[in-house]
Amino acid sequence: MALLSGAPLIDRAGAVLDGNWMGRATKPAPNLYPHQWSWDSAFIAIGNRHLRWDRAATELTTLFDAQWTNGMVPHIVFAGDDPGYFPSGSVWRSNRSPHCPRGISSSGICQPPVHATAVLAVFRARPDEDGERFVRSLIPKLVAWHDYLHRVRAVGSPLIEIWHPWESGRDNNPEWDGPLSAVRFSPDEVPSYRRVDTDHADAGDRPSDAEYDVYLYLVEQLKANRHEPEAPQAMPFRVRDVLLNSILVRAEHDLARLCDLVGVDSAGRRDRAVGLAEAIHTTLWSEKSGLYHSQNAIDSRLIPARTSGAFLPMLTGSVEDGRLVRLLNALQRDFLVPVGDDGAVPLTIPVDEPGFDAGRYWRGPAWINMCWLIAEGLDAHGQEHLADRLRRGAVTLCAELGFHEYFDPRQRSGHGSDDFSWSAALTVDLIHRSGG
Ligand code: 2M8
Repeated sequence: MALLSGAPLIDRAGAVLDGNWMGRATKPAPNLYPHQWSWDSAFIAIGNRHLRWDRAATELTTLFDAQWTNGMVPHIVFAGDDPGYFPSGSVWRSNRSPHCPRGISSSGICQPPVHATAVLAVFRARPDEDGERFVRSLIPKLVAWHDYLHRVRAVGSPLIEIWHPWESGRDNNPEWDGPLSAVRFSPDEVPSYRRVDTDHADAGDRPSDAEYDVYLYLVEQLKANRHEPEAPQAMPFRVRDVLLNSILVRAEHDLARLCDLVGVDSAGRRDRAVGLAEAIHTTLWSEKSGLYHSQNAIDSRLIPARTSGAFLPMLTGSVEDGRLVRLLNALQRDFLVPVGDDGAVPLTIPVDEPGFDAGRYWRGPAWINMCWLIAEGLDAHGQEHLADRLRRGAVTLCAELGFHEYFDPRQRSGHGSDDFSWSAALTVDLIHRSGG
């Protein structure tokens, strides 16, 4: 499948990645996100491996240089105390944790673990001595990262918990509305602050002030617990995120592949992946909706919102046939918007889902990383034709509108930041892999 005539688009994408390069890592966007973000770096490396292999490897190495001693990979590694982003490193005070490496300024939470998948992709672009050296240097860190998630974040279930919506990567997704509405606090429990994101992006594209208040309250709770609560059951927001858990299954398999490639013992990793996949299939499937959902760990209920996260369990490669049929029907009927000739992209939530907002981030628009991830899951179930439709849709949107952070595919408009790194990087990857 040649996606489009790739060369000029790849050049434009390369220029975005070069422009956002900070010397040892790539910022997600020129002004809105002036630091290094964890899962962004994984997606960026997946694309940059085709253009600047050394930078792709350095990107991931830099991220893991900031890994905490308990194994956690922080969701932001701050490049100085830039007043252009809030909350900055001085708000997070991650040095309150004994685990944060000295001399590193980072947040105290994490993001979905796409990293082993990215390391494997980077290796495959250069399967020589350089590639092997890179893989060998990161395997122990990936092991520590996955172990952290199982050891600290699996509380009373094999499924991993998030303690802040930012950890999902889908910050103000309607899935979190219910659990967040149960978080009670008084205004004086949130230190006064000024948002700066709306200086760089349209306020209508960003979360509301009320959402920011609760985000900041949760940061204060984590700080009070020195970022690793002794009693996680007492955390006010605890969700077993369907996307994060599904990505971890794929990442465990990819880590086992990496170990095998360089002759390191991978004992137990595949069993862990299979066990986690089993927990996803047993716990997060709703027979009623015919979709997978995240689970509120506080009351053990599935969160009813229908979101594009529902399709991520396909990354396990083990969705049973009857469920797969229902997922594919829902994807095509409720989520996909046609784009160009035989392309389509998934909305974050269906248009008729409560809370749908066509231009507000994670509450409706289409995202290039979600197209990429869902297409991977479709491939894993032999649905290459539909996977190619999503890939074609993603590339077409970027070719027509530019490398926006997210898109309203029905109005054909770009939203959030311009020159967004993962949109550029994943476009490069999609074109390269299609032979375009
Ligand atoms: C968005 O999240 C950050 C907080 O982490 C923000 O809005 O300030 C999300 O889209 C997240 O998934 C992404 O990693 C980050 C940087 O692109 O921006």
